[in-house]
Amino acid sequence: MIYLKSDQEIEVMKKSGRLAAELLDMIEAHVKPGVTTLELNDICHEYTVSRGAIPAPLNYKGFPKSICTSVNDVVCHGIPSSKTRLKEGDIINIDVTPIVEGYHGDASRTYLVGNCSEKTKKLVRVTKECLDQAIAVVRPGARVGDIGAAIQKHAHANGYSVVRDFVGHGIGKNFHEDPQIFHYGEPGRGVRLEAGMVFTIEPMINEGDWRTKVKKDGWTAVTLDGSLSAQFEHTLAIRSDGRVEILTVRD
Ligand code: EYF
Ligand code: CO
Repeated sequence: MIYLKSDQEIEVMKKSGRLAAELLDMIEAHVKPGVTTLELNDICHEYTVSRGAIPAPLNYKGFPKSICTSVNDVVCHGIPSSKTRLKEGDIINIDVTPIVEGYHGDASRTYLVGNCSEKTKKLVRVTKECLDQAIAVVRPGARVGDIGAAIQKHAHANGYSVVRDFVGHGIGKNFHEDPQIFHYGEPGRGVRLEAGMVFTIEPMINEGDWRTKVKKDGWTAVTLDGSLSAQFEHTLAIRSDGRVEILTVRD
């Protein structure tokens, strides 16, 4: 069931979205060779609670940390650890979801760690472009398939694959709601977008094969072939007047 949000609810969701964007801006200065992903988790956790917000991932379905940190071939849901130390040339996706006044804001970015190869930089740039091109097709009356098709077209044109095992999602009082937002698909197919919908788009793009597997820890999803994977995510709302708003930005 899709819970449509009023403009007043969307105004509240702008607060959690803004905090998510602040977190991702703030943590950028800490993403350097030598830092551990647990240190990044602890900095984000403190920042979130210091603003009176709750980090949604912590204990969500048993997840043990406050953010997800996904390094290199980790597609998503990487668990922050004192054993994972970033090194020059790595990439890391940091995924944050603060809860403010009962509403979730979900966003992620992939950061370059020090100097990265041109090949790595291209994957990260194209993944961000996939998200931007998907956002550009969102409007009342468009279909979920239009979003997926935009992502797939740009990824494939650049020789990359689109992860199919994880999707964007409706969001609000719950972390994950309907509809599912597939990052692949056909134009004109799937759920019709309408005013009041609030959802994430969060494409995961691989240098190699699209297939993934979950590690023995039960959480960490990695590429099956060990290739590099990047991801960007925003939370979007469609207002009652049909305007599309990206909630996970600063003013
Ligand atoms: C039981 C989790 C549950 N799930 C999704 C729980 O949408 C997300 N980010 O944009 C998102 C973030 C987290 C998340 C953080 C923890 N979980 C993870 C992996 C498997 C699973 O199955
Ligand atoms: Co999400």
